[in-house]
Amino acid sequence: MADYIVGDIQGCLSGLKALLSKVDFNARTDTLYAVGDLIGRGPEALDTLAYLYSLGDNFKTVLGNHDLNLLAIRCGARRAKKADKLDEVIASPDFDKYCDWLRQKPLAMLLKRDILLTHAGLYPAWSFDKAMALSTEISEVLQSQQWQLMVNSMYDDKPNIWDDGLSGNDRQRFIINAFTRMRFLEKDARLEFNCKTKPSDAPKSLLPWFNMQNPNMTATQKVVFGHWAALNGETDTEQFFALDTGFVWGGSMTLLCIDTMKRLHS
Ligand SMILES: [Mn+2]
Repeated sequence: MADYIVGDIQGCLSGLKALLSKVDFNARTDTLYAVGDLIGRGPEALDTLAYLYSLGDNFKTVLGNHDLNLLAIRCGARRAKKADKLDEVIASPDFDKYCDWLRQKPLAMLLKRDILLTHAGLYPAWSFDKAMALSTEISEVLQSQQWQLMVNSMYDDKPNIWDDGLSGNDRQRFIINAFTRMRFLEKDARLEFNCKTKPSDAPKSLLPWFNMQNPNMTATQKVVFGHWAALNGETDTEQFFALDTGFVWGGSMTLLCIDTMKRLHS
């Protein structure tokens, strides 16, 4: 009965299986959580989805930008790119089944009351409660008949700063971008989408989101996220756990044991 969180899998089922065998993962009694980007760029997208789907309630995930990309392809908002390696999924008779399954997944999840799980992180103006409420807002649309309308309008970089008064597609787009694409912020908390380096290589005007003071977070709260392979697991703080260690780019895959908050690498 152990709980684990795995970093970005990105269609690398063999890497995931090797990591799970190291902890003798029991698919009936243990639970696997994921930070999203289950597929995208890696060689075994269809097998990865089939395996994770087969785990039933013993697998839980938040959505990443690559998972949303699959939904965008499904509703014609985006064309599949060769580099995403999703052709096999798109041609599969189970394409709709996996899209419907992904649509049930949230953008944020709260574990053990003080661990927030999201793909890219927590926007510094948001408390855990606010993040969960905003995630629910998006899930309600994603699970409704209106989901294709939202996905069709989600690809843009604006608005890039949060305002409680945002509404409609602008509001949805900001929430989705913050939860799935965020890395750096300008000093005034504007999202900056172009820089993907490690923090030490970034322009001085940019701050990693986790280095911007969040007045709503308490000392015991922790955020677990993926998405940013260039961090290579390092945030230099015990409150923010970066789990994307770039397996799909030749790095390792990281598994975090929730009971001990200790990491294991493939
Ligand atoms: Mn990502």
